[in-house]
Amino acid sequence: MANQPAAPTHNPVALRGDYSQARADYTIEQQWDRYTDEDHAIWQTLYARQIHMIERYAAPEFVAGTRTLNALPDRIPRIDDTNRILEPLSGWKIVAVPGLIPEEQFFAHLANRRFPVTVWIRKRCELDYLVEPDIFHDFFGHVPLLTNPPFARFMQAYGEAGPKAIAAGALKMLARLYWYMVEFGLIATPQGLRAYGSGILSSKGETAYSIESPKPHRIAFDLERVLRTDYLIDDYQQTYFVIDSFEQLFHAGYDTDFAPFYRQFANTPGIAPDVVLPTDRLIGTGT
Ligand code: HBI
Ligand code: FE
Repeated sequence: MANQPAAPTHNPVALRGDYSQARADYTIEQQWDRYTDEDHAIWQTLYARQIHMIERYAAPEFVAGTRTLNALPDRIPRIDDTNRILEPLSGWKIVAVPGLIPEEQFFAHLANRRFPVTVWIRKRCELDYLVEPDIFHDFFGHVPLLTNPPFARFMQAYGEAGPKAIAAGALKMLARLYWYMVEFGLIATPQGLRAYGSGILSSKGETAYSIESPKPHRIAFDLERVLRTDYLIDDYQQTYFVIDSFEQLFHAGYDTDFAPFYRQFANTPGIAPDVVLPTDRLIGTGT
């Protein structure tokens, strides 16, 4: 920004992995004017194909949140514009970050109702797959449900749980809750199974797969089971956990003391991602 030498205008800020301008809390300026036409065109492609998928496959609360945010189909959203909608609604805001940030700062943002959104956008050759979050994943996938009070309260509780998990040597267990319930969660609705996880709903292929494929296991949500289950980061999930309602998730995250789970399981091997236990309640696709 002001203390930075002027950059050529064709040079996107959104340099992947540029943490040099980050503040102590890892936030940066979005510098929206520096997105290129190609960046906006990639947003438009991703948005166009995914908006149809969510109408069919996403939880109604997610679809409603997407409408509320009012993102433009053909332009990368401006973080400040979104906050004018989001903050009065739920007390949450989004803040710009250069990419993945250390756990401590990530938890602190969530505990204070700030969701970190990565500013850069993927390249056209990466439309279908990216290991790290970009603005399409973070914005399209995560921000809609921050308009939903029980889900937003769960996210805050997750942030508050972070320092305790670190102190208990159980970060891995807490991260599984985020993975399975925030990134890859499914929800049972009267209309059938729907997706709400951001990793699912920002991926065209996994959206239909998570709901319709006979391959993955779909297991009714159980907090202990999720905290104990390992996950895959580089393929479609072999197991999804299914909540009945966002209130159920909120109560699991907010009313439950995780300490006994940490004491019992922090030093035991995880349950493999493809395993079904006799105690699991399996959910059919129901479509
Ligand atoms: N940083 N920007 C960003 N986004 C994440 O989802 C994220 C992160 N840092 C840490 C992290 N996630 C996880 O390791 C925690 O949920 C445990
Ligand atoms: Fe994510």
